[in-house]
Amino acid sequence: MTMNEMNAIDPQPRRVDAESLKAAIVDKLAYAVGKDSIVAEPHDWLAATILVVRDRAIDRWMESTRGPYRTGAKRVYYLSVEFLIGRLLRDAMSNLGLVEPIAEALNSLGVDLDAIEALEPDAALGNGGLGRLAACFMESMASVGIPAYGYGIRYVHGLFHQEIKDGNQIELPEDWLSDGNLWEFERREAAYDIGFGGTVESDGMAGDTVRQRWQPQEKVLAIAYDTPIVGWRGARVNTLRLWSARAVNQIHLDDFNRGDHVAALADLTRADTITRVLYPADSTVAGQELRLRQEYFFVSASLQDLLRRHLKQFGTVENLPDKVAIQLNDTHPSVAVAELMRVLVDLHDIPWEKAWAITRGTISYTNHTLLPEALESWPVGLMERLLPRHMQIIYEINARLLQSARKSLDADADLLASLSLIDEHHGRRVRMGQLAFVGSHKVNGVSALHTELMKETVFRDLHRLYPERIENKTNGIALRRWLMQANPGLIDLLVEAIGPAVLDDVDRLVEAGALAEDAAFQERFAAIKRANKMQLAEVIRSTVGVSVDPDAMFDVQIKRIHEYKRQLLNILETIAVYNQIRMHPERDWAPRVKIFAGKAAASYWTAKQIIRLINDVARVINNDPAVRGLLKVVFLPNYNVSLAETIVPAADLSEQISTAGMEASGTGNMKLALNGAITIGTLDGANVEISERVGPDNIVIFGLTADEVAAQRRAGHNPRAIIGADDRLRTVIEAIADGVFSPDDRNRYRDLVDNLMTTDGFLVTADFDAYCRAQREVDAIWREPASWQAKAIRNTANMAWFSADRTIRQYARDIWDVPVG
Ligand code: NBX
Ligand code: IMP
Repeated sequence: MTMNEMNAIDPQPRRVDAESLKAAIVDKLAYAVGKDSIVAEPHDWLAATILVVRDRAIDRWMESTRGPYRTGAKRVYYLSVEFLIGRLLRDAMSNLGLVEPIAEALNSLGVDLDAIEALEPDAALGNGGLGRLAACFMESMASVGIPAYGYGIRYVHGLFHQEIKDGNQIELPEDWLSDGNLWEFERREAAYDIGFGGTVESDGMAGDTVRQRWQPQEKVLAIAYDTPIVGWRGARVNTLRLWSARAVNQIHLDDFNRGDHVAALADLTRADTITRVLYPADSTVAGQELRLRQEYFFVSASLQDLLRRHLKQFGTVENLPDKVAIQLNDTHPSVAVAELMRVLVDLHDIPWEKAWAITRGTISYTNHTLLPEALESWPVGLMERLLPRHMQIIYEINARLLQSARKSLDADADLLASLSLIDEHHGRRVRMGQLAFVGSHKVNGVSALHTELMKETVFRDLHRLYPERIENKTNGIALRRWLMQANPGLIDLLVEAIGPAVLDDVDRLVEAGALAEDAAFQERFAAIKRANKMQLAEVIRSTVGVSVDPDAMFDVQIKRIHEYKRQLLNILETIAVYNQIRMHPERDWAPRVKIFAGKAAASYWTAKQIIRLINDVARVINNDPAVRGLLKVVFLPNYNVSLAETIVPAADLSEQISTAGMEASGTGNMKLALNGAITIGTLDGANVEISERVGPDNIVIFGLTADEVAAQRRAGHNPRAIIGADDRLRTVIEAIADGVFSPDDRNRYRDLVDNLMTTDGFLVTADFDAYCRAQREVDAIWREPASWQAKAIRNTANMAWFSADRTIRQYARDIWDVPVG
């Protein structure tokens, strides 16, 4: 008898009223945490509360997991090396409708919910946008009722903890698991062998293909850890399954007894290394073998796991595309194409053509960047050594790809070289984006502009060969986290103004647009923003010791520090304003606080210099009495999801100023606009669509377009000429070069300045003037509070389209072919 035929024996679902929750918390405190309420510390209360909420999630979790076994529904598997989940307690409570009763229960126990919530570690298993998108998608897939699994890596150390010392970024290890993780369940039954290295031997025929048998030289175990992901109203609870590596042999006792402790533990160390750290690179590929090991490790474990589940239920791999959709979140999991082919051909005896149809029918791929340095490729030699069978398969895929290109495009050698999965120009490398592309039935970009650029640039030739394959799926964000949880004051106001139906149907947000000019509504909207700014001001005071005026404009740029995101443009303009304030103290300056936060990859020297410059400029401006507090600059350390949740609701102005064509989408732009910040931005990524949705009067767009950027680059960008012709810009750059902001080391920014004057690869100087003018436009709007508030309200009212639920519905319909609720 299979479990399908058995009736599950279910526990009694847990009660959710405040009185029962109080009893449950006291119970957990004693029996699971082992603490007496008299001596319980805040972290003990947090543990008890998490366990109580977790129980209530589990009631829905088992039911949700069983569903597809009963109905035969298709499952979606989202493969990502990053899940930037942040804290989970508020998310789970909010989606289960438990915030109020839990707060009440804790209150009656003399415990403050907000205080203990802040103790939960922020799970930072990601670098930035791509990782946070994966987390938002997990929440949305549960909310719209898709049976979905997230598969990733359980890094012991997530993205580093950033400290700022003397203006410099210092990276400290992040340690989210040090006090245990109450959300996860270790699954001993889901443990798989993962092979590396070794040899390949032929092993008979499978149809017209020689079947090969890979004999790995090395094996490690992948162990699953499951975290429940609760959808809105708890209707569905999905699983985030993260893999941890463990040595097959934890210890070699003979070595140990001989006294060679290092050799005795060598396997343990090697396995442990695979899942120990997240690579802190967001746009350059860490070229290390370890990264490839991580990728193959989690891909192989995930495929084994999903195939086990599939075979248990259906007994055949032939219907895989009907029952399974695998989404590759960027190229990091793209070895899945070769791995699935290997499993089908070598282990299931499926002929090549059929295996290829199954693979392509099942897999699809999302591209998140066009930056050449971020396009992943692996040296052929490394692939051959680590994954010899996969390399053979990639050659075979490539041979067939080039064959069909010769036929249908009549391709010449240049075209073939450009299409090839093997890059012959940089010492023979496997292009993982190309591999993902050819192994997928759909390939998507993450904003309309980015998708068009994909067709014209990196995938131009593949797009010609397969013109139906590329589609756009503009990113979205989990509105529940980024509005309802992050900004409770605003959601309460919106519910009061337009009714509670908005909680279940976010499209109703547009109704708030009708109130944009309503003075009373404006006043309340502004009051909520001010309260959020007061909270942020307190965070600023307590973390960096700068006091800021909540009535000044909070001008916010929060994101990874990267040259293409152009924090440098922002700080140059800040210096220009500083100069102006000193030169014209009599003018009516609109007070501003420039708020920066973000991490730079540890190896990215220029980005770290930019952090240092921001901090140097902050010190000078904040301490100059001539500024009279009209301008403040703040760099908040250790940007993460939790800090974003504090900054986003408090922002007045959202800086989205990347060099056009370089930001694939952006999602911070969506979070800020949703919370009523006005965007100052270039026509890049999703800014284009935000502008279309909120209307051109409610956003400040400036600068070169993507086409103009390309044209300027072709024509030869000449920063020196631009600087020479602009006194203001020249003065700013000279001040930096002369050490005005680094009197202790006047040469500190010489390279940065040289680079700006000679190359300026991100066209900072080209957009400087337009940016300054746009900022003065912003000042003018700010001086008319009613006008500002109306625009802010229209931003909130028109952002619902950027809900990740909308994005997920589009993936479900156009890529995965799964129904949604
Ligand atoms: O993905 C980001 C893009 O830069 C954003 O524009 C976009 O909104 C977001 C979600 O689609 N990309 C990103 O975060 N990339 C990485 O983090 C990354 C990490 C490792 C790597 C390459 C890129 N090797
Ligand atoms: P997996 O899908 O095999 O990883 O099992 C995870 C969960 O799915 C189990 O704890 C059950 O809740 C559910 N499940 C597994 N097998 C069956 C089945 O045959 N029928 C119904 N539910 C199942």
